[in-house]
Amino acid sequence: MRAFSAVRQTRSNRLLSALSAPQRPFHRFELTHGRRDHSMLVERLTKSISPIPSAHDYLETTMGLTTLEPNASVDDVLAVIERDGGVIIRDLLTADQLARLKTDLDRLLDDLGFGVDPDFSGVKTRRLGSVLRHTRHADPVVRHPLYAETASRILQIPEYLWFGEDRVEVVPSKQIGVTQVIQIHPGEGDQPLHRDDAVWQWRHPEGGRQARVQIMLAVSDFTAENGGTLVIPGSHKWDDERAPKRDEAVPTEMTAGSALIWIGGTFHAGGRNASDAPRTGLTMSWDLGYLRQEENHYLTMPADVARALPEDIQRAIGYEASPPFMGWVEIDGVMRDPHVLLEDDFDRNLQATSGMKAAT
Ligand SMILES: O=C(O)CCC(=O)C(=O)O
Ligand SMILES: [Fe+2]
Repeated sequence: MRAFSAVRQTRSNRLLSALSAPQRPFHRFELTHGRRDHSMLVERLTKSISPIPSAHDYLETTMGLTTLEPNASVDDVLAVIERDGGVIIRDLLTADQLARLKTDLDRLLDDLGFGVDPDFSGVKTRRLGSVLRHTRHADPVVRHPLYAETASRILQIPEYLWFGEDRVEVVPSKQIGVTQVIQIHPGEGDQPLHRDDAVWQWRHPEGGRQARVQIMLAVSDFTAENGGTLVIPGSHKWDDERAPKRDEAVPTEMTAGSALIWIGGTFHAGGRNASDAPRTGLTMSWDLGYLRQEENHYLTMPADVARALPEDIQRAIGYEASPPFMGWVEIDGVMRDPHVLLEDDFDRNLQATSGMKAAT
């Protein structure tokens, strides 16, 4: 908090919030008794921003997942996400944008082996991380207004904090949390249904706000047969006592170039690929900007510097994953514990999932 301690703001001079968010889409935000209303964010959005669109506004509603046209508004996207926890946008990318992206991804995936994790990430699945390092043709996905603006509306909700006797509004930033190409090959089974905000061990509904807005772009067609992402519509409203069941999940069926947008609290999973061709998706997330270490040790102590530090300090500054999956780095197609970046040799049959054990 050092950087803020010298800043004195009044409510009329909202420098902090102006600094923290280039776009300020919160003019409809309402305070309850001078404090943020901690009810589910999306419930508030629905009340204050737009009613749920009527069924005829949609291109298609099948088996619980709704598909919107690419010219839908951000309000439409928000309303369906509020109701279902996720929404499909048809033709999010143009055919040209998709072709350029696919050319790059095909080349990168060719060099990659399968995963090593029979429990979650798969053993007939290729996973490539650091996508924004490898291709510029994924930029239109994270920047797409129906994705980026939806994410801002869900994530960049202000908090009200005291700095001395001044109460200031602070709008968090959003950051890209995960980028991964996931290519599920024939013979891969269903992944366990899970919530991706489990990386922070987020609680529901006590978490009080959404931490993640995620996207899965179909790079190839997604079908029920080839492992189109399984989603349990409405599960973002469940508490943490309710277990997800396979028969509650519906497959995401969408043509290449279309995308599923969903929030961190929605149960979902990669599906079994019973077809004879791989299913390729690009997933990325916009996450709450403050879910990170306060000081950015990775920039001041990148791997070549950190290598010289004692191991306990290496791990303490962040070269260690937190179970179940927080902070991995992709090496050779496997989500590894970041400490392996500092090791000369490491066990290539291990991925960063340690620390998960069944509750009794
Ligand atoms: O591949 C998919 O469809 C979803 C994968 C997924 O949810 C994950 O790996 O966290
Ligand atoms: Fe997931």
